Amino acid sequence: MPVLYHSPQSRSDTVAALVRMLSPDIEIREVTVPRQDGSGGADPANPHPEKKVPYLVDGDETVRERGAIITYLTDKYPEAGLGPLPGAPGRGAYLSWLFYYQGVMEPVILLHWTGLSHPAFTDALRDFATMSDRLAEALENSPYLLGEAFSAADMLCCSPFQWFPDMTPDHQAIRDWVARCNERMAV
Ligand SMILES: N[C@@H](CCC(=O)N[C@@H](CS)C(=O)NCC(=O)O)C(=O)O
Repeated sequence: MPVLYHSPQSRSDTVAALVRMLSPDIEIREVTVPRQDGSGGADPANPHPEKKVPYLVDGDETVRERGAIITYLTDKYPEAGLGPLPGAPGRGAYLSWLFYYQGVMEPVILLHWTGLSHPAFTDALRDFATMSDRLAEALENSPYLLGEAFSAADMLCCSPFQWFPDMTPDHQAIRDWVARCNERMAV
């Protein structure tokens, strides 16, 4: 049985929410992580090489990084219909959004939040406005990133705006999408 190592009120919340939608067969095991207020701490029971969450252990397989864990789980539990399988329509867009989140969205959001800027970052990642435009154009005429179907890519990509609503880009289509995702995830 797969085990998800999770700490509530952290980045692993999105994956824990996904697990609850996918299958009761996946165990969610809570661990502690160091918190910014000084509470918590690295948990010896967490097998993640850096004691981070989320972390998935499935027999001999271990998976880190939310995008990878999400892909692994939606491939393994396709009945929930939360991510197109290889060969299915939308698979390319699904992978693109998950990897865009990990590789571009989260770094861009962190840079925007901290106010840090450097031409090397902008060359590699573009900026918050460009990221917002990519989301807005995908959502202008569709309720979700893959079109009519809600997927785990929506769950990952909207997660920073669930945590920090003030960071939501000022596009009505994006605000409406976050509200729709909140409903689907009962946030
Ligand atoms: N890039 C990782 C980030 C994971 C991460 O940084 N998780 C935080 C929780 S919000 C953590 O475990 N922090 C504990 C630590 O840094 O020791 C992912 O997307 O899965």
